[in-house]
Amino acid sequence: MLRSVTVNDTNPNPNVLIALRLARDHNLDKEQLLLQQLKDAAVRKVLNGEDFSSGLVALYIMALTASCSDPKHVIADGEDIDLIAILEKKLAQEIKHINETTHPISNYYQVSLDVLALCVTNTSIESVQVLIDAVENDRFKHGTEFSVDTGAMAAIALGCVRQAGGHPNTVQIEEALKKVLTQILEHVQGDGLIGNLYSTGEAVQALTINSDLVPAGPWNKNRTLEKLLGEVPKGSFDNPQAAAQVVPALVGRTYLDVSHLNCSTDQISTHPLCILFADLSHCPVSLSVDNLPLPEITTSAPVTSDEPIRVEYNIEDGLNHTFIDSTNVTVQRGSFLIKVLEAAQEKYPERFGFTTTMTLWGPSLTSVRGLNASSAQRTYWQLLNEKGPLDQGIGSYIPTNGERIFARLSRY
Ligand code: B12
Repeated sequence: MLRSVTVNDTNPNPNVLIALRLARDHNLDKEQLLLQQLKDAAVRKVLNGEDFSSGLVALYIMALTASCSDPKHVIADGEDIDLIAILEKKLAQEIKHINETTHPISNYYQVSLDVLALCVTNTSIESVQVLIDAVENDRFKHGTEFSVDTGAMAAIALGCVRQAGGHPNTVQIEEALKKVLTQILEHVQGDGLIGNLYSTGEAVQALTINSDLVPAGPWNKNRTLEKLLGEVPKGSFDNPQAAAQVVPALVGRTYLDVSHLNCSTDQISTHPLCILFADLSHCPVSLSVDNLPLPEITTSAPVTSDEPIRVEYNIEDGLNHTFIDSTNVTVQRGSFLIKVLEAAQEKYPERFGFTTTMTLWGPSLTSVRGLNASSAQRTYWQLLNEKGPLDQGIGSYIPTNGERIFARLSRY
C-alpha cells in the first residue's frame, strides 16, 4: 500500500489511506502525501464536475476522518468544499433512483458506504430504510450471485447506526442485520474464507461489529484470520486495493474506528499496551507513531518466465448475440490476463480490439470489438474460465497453460 502512494498521483486511493490509518505501524510522510492528494482530487473533482460516485465520496470522507481532517471543510487551491453536504445530496439521488427503478445509480455496496460515512461522522441519516428494504428484498447481488462484499458493507453500516443508538427503527435494523449476517455465514467455506479471498476481510468486520447478533457456533474467526494471513506471502493481496480491504480485519479493527483516531498524538510514543498485545483492540486507538520506513523497492513487476503458455481466448456478446469469436494466443508464463487480450488484439485488431478504464482495483474491461458495457443498461464484460466467473480482473488474474478464458457481455 505504501509503495502505491507516489508523487503526482491524480487518482489517489482513499481505501489505502483508511487502511494505513487503521494499521498499527505508520509511515506518516506517505500518509500526509496521500491525504493531500485526496484533498486536491476532491476539490478538483467537485469543481470540474468529474466522475465522483456516492461511494467514492463516502470513502474520501472516511479517509479524511481517519486523518483527523474535517470533511466539511476540504481546503485545496483556495477552495473550501463540504463533502458531507455533497454526500447527503448524492445519497438522496441514489434513493430517488431506487424508488424509481429499484436499483441505485451506483450499487448497494456504495449506498452502504454512504450510510456508513454519514454514521461515522455523526451526521443524522434519514435513509437507513433503504438498506433495510434492500436486505428484505434480497437486492445484494454481484452479477447474479449474492454479494458477500455488499452484504458485509451493509451490515457494517447498519451496525454503526445501531450502535449509535436513538434510531426509531431499531427492531427493523436488528431484523435486517440478522438476515444479512445469516446470508454472510452461509458463505463461510471450509478453509475459513467468507465468499472469496476479497470479500473475507470486510465480512470479518461485519461479523465482529455485530457479534452479539451472530449465532454461536458456525464461524471460527481464528481459522478465517489464519487463512487470510497465510495468503499474504503468496501475493494474494499484492493489489493495494485488495490489501486495503483486508488490513483492518487483520489488525483487529473495523471501519467504525475511523472516527476514534486522535492524530495529535502522532509521532509521540509507543504505548506499552500496543507493544505487549499484537491485537490492536488492547491498544489505545489514539496512538500512532512514525515507525514504518519504506525499504528501497526491488521490483513490483510480475514474475514471468520466458517459457510460453497457450491460452484460448473467447469473446461473446451474451445479450444480443451479435458475435462470438475465439483465438489461441501465446504469452509468457506468469503474465496477467491483460497480456492475453493484448496478444489477441495484436493478431486481429478489428475482431479482438478492446478498451479499459482505470479503477481503484486496476484496469476494468469496458469494451470488446467496439461493444461497450453500460452502467445505465446494467451490462458488463464478465470474465470467466471453464469453472465459472474469475475472482480477479484483467490486471491481476494470471492464466495457466491451456486455460480457456471467456469475456462475455452480461447483465447484472
Ligand atoms: C459492484 C461491483 C461490481 C459491478 C460494478 C458496476 C456497478 N455499477 O455496480 C459489476 C457487477 C459490473 C462488477 C464486475 C466485476 N467485478 Co466486481 N465488485 C463490485 C463491488 C461489490 C463494489 C464495487 C464498488 O462500487 N466499490 C466502491 C467504489 C467507490 O469504488 P470504485 O473502484 O470506483 O468502483 C468501481 C470499480 O470497483 C469497478 N469494479 C467493480 N468490480 C470490479 C472488478 C475489477 C477487477 C475491476 C478492475 C473493477 C471493478 O466498478 C465500480 C463501480 O464503477 C466490489 C466489492 C469490493 N469489495 O470492492 C466487487 C469486486 C471489486 N469485483 C470483483 C470482480 C472479480 C469483478 C469481475 C472481474 C467479475 C467477473 N468475473 O467478471 C467483474 C469485472 C470485469 C471487468 N469488466 O473488468 C472483485 C475484485 C477482486 C480482485 N482481487 O480483483 C470484488 C472485490 C468482489 C469479490 N470479492 O470478488 N463488479
